[in-house]
Amino acid sequence: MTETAWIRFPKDFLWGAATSAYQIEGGWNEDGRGPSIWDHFCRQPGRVQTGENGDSAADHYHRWAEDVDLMSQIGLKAYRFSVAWTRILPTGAGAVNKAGLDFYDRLVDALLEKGITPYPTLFHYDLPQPLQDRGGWPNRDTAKLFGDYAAVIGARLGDRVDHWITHNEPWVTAFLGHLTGEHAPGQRNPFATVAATHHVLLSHGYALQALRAAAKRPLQVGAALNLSPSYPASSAPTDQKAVQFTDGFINRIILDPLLKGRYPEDFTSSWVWRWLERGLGRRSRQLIQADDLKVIAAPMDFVGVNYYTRAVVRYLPVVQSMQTRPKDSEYSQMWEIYPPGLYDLLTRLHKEYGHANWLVSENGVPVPDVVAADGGVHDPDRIRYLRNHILQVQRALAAGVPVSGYFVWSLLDNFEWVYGYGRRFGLVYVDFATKQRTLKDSGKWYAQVIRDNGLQA
Ligand code: IFM
Repeated sequence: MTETAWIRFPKDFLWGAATSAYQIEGGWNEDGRGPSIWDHFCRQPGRVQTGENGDSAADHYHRWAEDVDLMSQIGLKAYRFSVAWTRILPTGAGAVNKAGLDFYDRLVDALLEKGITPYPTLFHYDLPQPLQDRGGWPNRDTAKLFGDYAAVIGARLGDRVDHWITHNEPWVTAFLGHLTGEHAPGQRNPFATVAATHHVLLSHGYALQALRAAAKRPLQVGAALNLSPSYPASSAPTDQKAVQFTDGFINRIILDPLLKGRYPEDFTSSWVWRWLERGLGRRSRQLIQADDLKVIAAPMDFVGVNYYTRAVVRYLPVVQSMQTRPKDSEYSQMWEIYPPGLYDLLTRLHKEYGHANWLVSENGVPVPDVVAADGGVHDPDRIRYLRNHILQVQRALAAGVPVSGYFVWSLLDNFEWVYGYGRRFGLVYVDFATKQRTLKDSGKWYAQVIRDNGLQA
């Protein structure tokens, strides 16, 4: 009889789950919270496919204690959540809202009491609307104000919270918010995109300094980046060119400044960049000012990798690269499912950037879950997705990549931005009418993985 081999993870491997404020909290106008760009965006007809918004979301703002109990039931070692800037500083700057700080204070204490390590993220897309009214991320002042916000939250929680994430997916903030317009603030402006990219990265550097200074003790600070390995659609040399372009456009544009202290040449030599620099120069405000890249590239303690899918691309003149949809592959409600991409990505990152601590800060899949007649939520497709990706993390570890943890996106079903509530990513099912929670089969399965610190191959 052959025995199935056990795949075990390193002793202190960090098994976690992640969420974000706007996607789960609700309580959008309670206890002094100010409006964010997502509150505004969702109210513009046609922006969110279903016309929904995060006003009440999963009602985590009121049910956080129940949610911490669920995390404890799953056995999570770490929980990644985001802090709503608008709860802390309702207009983005100036007056601090004590009730907002108290909310995260209580949450952190409850997590610590259950032995769950908090991983707060300072920014997950929900910019205070008053800052948007002053130009948003394309305005350099926003970067400075983000540093001030980090100092406020760092001073309040920095005595107990050891691990911090400055930004979630800076590329998404800059590109989906300012180039494709799919996300708030819904702009379609290449110049705003380039300026937003630089200022979001700069704000990461300011926040890193501010957190460390405010806590007055060593902290572990990183950022969570959406990264996607690219593959050619064919063996044509031009498709290889498309791969290079896509990799620069999605990955290196963020990775290089953070980890190498410079923007990739293929980006800075583009017409948009040069035109923007000239335009800004005329107004005597350089986009990249002295020392900016030093601030951006200050060493991080870990680098978060959010992985969902890969990009398979074909060369097209002018646009350089066009994403294709490989036949005979498997697809979720949103993307191609390609677990080996996570291994390829982690090994490539380690080889090229050599950081000593990589963390899979998000990985997960939307499934059209329903509550079955027996009261359970049976989601074998999610279990298969998570299992196959966790196995790729193990492969990367075996190949020598220092990966310290894995966070499932997401703990709870939540508001999936432009798709509204129509994409369920949670380990926990949320009935959005009653806000009732049900632990899915995947949540029970993940609990077992955590207990075993591994799984059977
Ligand atoms: O829901 C999002 C999350 O806000 C950021 N990363 C990707 C997830 C799935 O689309």
